Amino acid sequence: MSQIKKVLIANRGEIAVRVIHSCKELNIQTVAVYSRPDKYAPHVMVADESVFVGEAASSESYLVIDKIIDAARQTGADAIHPGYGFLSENAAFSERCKKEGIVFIGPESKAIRLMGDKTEARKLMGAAEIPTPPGLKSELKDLEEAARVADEIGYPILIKAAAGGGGKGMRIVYKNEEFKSSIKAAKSEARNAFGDDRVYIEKYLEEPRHVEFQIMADTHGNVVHVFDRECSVQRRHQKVIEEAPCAILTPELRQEMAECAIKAAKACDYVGAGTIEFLVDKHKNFYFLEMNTRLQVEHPVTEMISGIDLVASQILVAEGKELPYKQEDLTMNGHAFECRIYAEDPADNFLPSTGLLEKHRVPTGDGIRVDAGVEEGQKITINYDPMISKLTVHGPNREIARKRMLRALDEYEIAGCKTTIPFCEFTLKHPEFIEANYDTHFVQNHFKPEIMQEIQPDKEVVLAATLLKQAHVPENTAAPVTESVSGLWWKNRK
Ligand code: MV4
Repeated sequence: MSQIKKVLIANRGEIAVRVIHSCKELNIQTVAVYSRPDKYAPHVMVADESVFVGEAASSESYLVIDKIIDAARQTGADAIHPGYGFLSENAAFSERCKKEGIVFIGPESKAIRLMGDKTEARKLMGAAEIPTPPGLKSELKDLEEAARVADEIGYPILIKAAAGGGGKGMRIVYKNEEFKSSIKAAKSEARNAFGDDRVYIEKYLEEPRHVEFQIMADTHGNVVHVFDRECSVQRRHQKVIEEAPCAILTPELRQEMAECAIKAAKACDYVGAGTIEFLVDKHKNFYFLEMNTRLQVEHPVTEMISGIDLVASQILVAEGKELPYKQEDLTMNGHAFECRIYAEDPADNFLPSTGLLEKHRVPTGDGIRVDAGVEEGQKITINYDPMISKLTVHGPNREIARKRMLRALDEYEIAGCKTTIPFCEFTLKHPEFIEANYDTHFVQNHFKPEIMQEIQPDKEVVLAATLLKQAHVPENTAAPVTESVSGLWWKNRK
């Protein structure tokens, strides 16, 4: 395969900007696509060229395969990076790119389709001897089968959509009498969300932690893992804080899970960047949950602990080159956290908080990364995901990274809409989170909206405070530093 010269990014926001950054560093030309309200969005500003693809609704712009392909032809792009969301896990889109002679920077349609069907994925992983939650590996046929399986593996049982993922079409069942109505509800939700009402059942694991492994695979049969992330802090199946590495994995458990992740990738002839999701129970048993066949939102924490540019790696692999690193070249360095800063009101059930971004001043300093796809003066609308930015920090260990994140969150100034910053502060200061003693029910178990009323300032207060700070510049009275500071300064500090 030949060198990629021009990449069209079939996405918007921070991920489009992120992909463009790596393209530029690889001397690859970039093409942005944009909807009407995104005409002056950051991803358009940083790209070499841009093409208008339609109206605000994604279904009329970013999701229209014909328009994206046309934009690539018009500009002579020889590859398309789908980012995440939108067309990134659309097997038909991957296939169409191939047919048009455009490189899809992602896996083959076969792997996307296979992993998109959760029963097929379970079957494959079972055959590869990767642990999966007990239950059915094909579609649930009828109530009798449900009762029989439940007798075998015990309650509670989770009904899941075969075409699912992300929590849609799920129902927990505690006793046999609930099956009938729960199956009906799950099927109806799955039909609406995916146009596919097939469901299957699994043992419902209580209080699990969500731990995932980043893998990278090339077309020469090389598969490596780039360590793990924990993503248990989520609400309504939306992650809010992620960290790498997972704080509770022993080296032995990490090794065992990583081997399973690599086996999973090999089992579907995977090529590119992928993520193997596991649930880990309180006895540290782990179970394969699903495989995501895309670059993930939370990839920056992995980049920060590994030093690997995952987007550049995706591009090299798409060009048919060998991965430029082997497993033994990869090491974990320190600890990273990511906070997703959403325009949402944590005091009001995380309701999207749209409006004009009047102020956006980001934290700075060593070990701090901000992936933002919006800038000051821009409107946050309900057309797209209400994520303002991702704040990722790195430190030599978990505790220093945690403190650095709190400092960065404190420094972050946003006015014009409510944000998840106070929620992130609450979580990072929580004793159980500090001890890494948390699971996927953390928000449900520890968070009450009332806590936010005390913390969240009004936007007028934020603006006033900013103006005051700008007016009052204190004199520098600090004594000059004379002693050299040890690189291990944190050792004597709690
Ligand atoms: C589960 C589970 C417990 N037991 N499966 C949620 C989204 C979808 N990807 C699968 N999910 C779950 N599957 C069994 N057998 C609990 C969840 C789950 C969850 C998983 C990861 C992160 C957050 C979650 C929140 C609620 C439920």
